[in-house]
Amino acid sequence: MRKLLLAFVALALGLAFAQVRTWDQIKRSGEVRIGTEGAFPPFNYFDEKNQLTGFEIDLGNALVAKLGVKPRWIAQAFDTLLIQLNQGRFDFVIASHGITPERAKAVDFTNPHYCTGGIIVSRKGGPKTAQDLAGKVVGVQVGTTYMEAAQKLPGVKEVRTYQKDPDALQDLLAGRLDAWVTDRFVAKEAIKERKLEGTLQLGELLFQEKVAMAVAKGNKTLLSALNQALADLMKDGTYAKISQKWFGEDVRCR
Ligand code: LYS
Repeated sequence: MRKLLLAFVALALGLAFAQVRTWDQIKRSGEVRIGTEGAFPPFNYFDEKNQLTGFEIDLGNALVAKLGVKPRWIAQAFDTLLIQLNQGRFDFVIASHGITPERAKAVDFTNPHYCTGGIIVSRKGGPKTAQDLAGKVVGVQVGTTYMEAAQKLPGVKEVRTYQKDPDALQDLLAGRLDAWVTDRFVAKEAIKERKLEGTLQLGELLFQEKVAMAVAKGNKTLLSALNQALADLMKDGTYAKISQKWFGEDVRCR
């Protein structure tokens, strides 16, 4: 019993402290663990062959190649990523997190790796502006900046939350939602990919945001290694190439 208890305490301490690693420790191990979601096309998602892919996967791979280590990708539910990051489950997270004051209290953000905004999506003839959303049912992914924005809109009848962003799209198509608030590139891609040009429409941009990678609070050495590698990729043309491939445009912040 006593042994079991000791083992448990060791395990708990291990989980609590052991794994937040400095850049030096990561470099020595030769492998960096990257947390992402895998359900946010075209940024990070599993393709038809069940391979993790997307803009952020290409960018993450290019970053760690620049840093001279190997990536180990770990996909987890979006609303658990920053908590697991601080517990040392991953070394950094690249999962389209908008920089918000609240998140910045819990983790440290790199320089932004793209700029974007939250947009209203509805069926043709449906709500297009923040005002139109009064009295409407709006779907958003839980724990996102879209949820925060939707909850602040005056007069909205109900903000319905979903574990994954594509689940909200499903409900919009099924007529259970009046509108979906998501990333503008995600919305564009979903409409194109699923050939929904005749069914859905894009409305107003509700807010803009800077999106960045995150490291555990206080992990300064890893933060500066990532910032340096990102700056290098932005300078040497790699970033532009990856961005063109996924969006047909350069999505860096200007
Ligand atoms: N950019 C949004 C946010 O910061 C969405 C993140 C990804 C959601 N799958 O909350």
